[in-house]
Amino acid sequence: MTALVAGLPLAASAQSQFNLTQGVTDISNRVYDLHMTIFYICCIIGVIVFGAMFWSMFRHRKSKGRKPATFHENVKVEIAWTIVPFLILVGMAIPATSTLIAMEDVSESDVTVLVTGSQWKWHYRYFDHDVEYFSLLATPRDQITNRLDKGENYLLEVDRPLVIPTGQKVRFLITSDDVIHSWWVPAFAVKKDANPGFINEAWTRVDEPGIYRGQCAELCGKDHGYMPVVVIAKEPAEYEAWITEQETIQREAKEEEQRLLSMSMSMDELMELGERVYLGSCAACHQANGQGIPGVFPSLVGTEMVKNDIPGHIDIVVNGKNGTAMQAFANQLSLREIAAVVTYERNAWGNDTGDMVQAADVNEYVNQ
Ligand SMILES: [Cu+2]
Repeated sequence: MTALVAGLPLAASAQSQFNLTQGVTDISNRVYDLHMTIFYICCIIGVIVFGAMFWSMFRHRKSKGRKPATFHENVKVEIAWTIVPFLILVGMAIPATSTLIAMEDVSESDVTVLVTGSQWKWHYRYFDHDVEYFSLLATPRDQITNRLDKGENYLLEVDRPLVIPTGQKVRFLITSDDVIHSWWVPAFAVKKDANPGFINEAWTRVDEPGIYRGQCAELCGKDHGYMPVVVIAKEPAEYEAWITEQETIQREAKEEEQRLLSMSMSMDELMELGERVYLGSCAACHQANGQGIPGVFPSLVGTEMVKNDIPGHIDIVVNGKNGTAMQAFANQLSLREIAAVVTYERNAWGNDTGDMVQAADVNEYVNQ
């Protein structure tokens, strides 16, 4: 008996792990309540239907000498089993529809963020501010390849999370640059497909400051599991300070970029920065050793382009290649980063061309 009582809280907490989470927004709570209401209705129907079935099978079993009745078609029963399910369905549709309508109502939002998925990262752009950035997986490669122990937020951590204010209605415009992705934050009950060529809308209002994590929820290719979503909800004053700071940082970075155009980096600087950029942006496809994956992602070791074609090399990194998985990196990397990564690819893994590419060289290929 004692063991049974002691086991009860355990059972209760274990059960909650299997249930939908309640989330942190009004909508997510409504979704949860709806889920529970309909779950209970299903349970009651299950008990009544299976109860009646098993009870009559047992009660009218052959061994007791029961004879089957011979009547068929009973108007009253037929009407009852049409009307009762109809009423149950209407009863379920009313709260479900009102919740769905509330989820779709993106009017009167305070903040708008354009969310763009691409293989395999998210990009955020704030509509009312000059702030935009990519959000990339931050879990170290060594954890993925089991060379390091996995961290607490394994595959659910990014370098630059989305930041939103608490207590304000945030509208998300969701789209994609390549294949279909899906932007999903369970705690907000927001899950919307990111389709290329379309813009889907969703919204949330978070009351509690905190860090909320989600994932891409539409199988989008090889690294689908490596494009998590992290959202930080901050108090409005903190959010305002953050966004102003970001605006300044991004404006200064652009000015700095122009200033640096006239400056050359040394081979060591190019190679060091280039390796970092390569591992962050290129290695997912072309692999850390530059060999690519035969038949899927081309090798960068000893190829004609890498050995002899500097313009072609810069161009493909800056502008991508239509119809392939090779993205245009002009908006994702700075001129210096592109110069460094091209230099790195031309000199790593035994390519050893000795070529150095500078930011000014790359600038000619941007905005062509
Ligand atoms: Cu995806």
